[in-house]
Amino acid sequence: MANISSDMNAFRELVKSCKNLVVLTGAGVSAESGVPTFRGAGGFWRKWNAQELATLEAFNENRSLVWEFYHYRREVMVSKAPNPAHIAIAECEKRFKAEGRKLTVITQNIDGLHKLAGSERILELHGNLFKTRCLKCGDIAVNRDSPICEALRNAGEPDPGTPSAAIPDKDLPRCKISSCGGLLRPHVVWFGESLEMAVLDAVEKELADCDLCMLVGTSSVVYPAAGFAPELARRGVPVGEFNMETTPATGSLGYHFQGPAGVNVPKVLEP
Ligand code: BJW
Ligand code: ZN
Repeated sequence: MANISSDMNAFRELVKSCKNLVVLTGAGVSAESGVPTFRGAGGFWRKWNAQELATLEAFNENRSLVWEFYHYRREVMVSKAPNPAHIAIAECEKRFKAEGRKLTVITQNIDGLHKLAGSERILELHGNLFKTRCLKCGDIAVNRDSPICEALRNAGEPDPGTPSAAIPDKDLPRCKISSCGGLLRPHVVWFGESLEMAVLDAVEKELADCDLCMLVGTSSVVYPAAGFAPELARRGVPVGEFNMETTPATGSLGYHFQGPAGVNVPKVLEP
């Protein structure tokens, strides 16, 4: 840890001179918008750790329960807005574009807040809360219906004592292609599932181009995303980590800025 710098002015200078900035984000970038992070105290829904429900096994075992969980998270987002970290990243992308430079967001988040803040170059590694995928015909669709289906209207209550709504498959979200009508699932990447090849290819290109990286609000425990910043650092690309705490990645990175992303990210990105 001895060589880790917290010199914000030095990092600001790197931002001023870089050509291709990659901002890798995780749940912590949305924490100040009031979106619960995955791990830690806020990561529980009813009695389950969010990780226990974000699997295909959980979905196959209890589709109604997993849909309740994702319905709840979709509804939570209705009242959430981008915070100063999302906004500083989006504004920096616009400035860079005007100067012939590039800022790309690679996010593990499914909440859509980077787009809402105005970012355009976004690669979503783990899918999107507002997209569905049909298990019968494979159709991927944007879906912002609230509620996503009638049967979920009053479901999804996070209190630990809430009984499962036990909604039969026929009343869960169904494919809108009328000749299909298959069961839908959230278009997100669960544990043990492969990330989309097209997204991984695009990520690889951005990482190859990248000459400066910011790693914001991720615990750096979930792969393949957890490997991206350490790999850049190994290649000699300066990486700054913005987090409330240290992570397994910290020791391999050049800079660590401890504190809320909503404070420190604007500080290094402001013109
Ligand atoms: C703040 C803050 C503030 C708070 N300001 N900071 C190699 C080694 C070991 C295992 C594997 C491996 N390769 C693959 C695996 C298996 C697995 C994995 O990584 N397991 C590990 C946990 C051990 N990976 C996979 O299965 C991936 N698939 C894959 O690789 O396929 C091929 C394959 C399969 C099987 C074996 C081998 C290869 C898929 C991973 C999909 C992850 N999906 C989820 C759910 C998405 C949908 C949903 O949201 O419901 O993605 S899990 C969850 O974790 C979610 C998140 O995107 C992801 C990362 O979490 P994140 O963003 O880091 O959040 P937190 O909560 O963990 O951390 C928040 C951080 O913010 C903390 O550090 C706070 O301090 C900080 N913070 N407030 C700044 N204000
Ligand atoms: Zn379908």
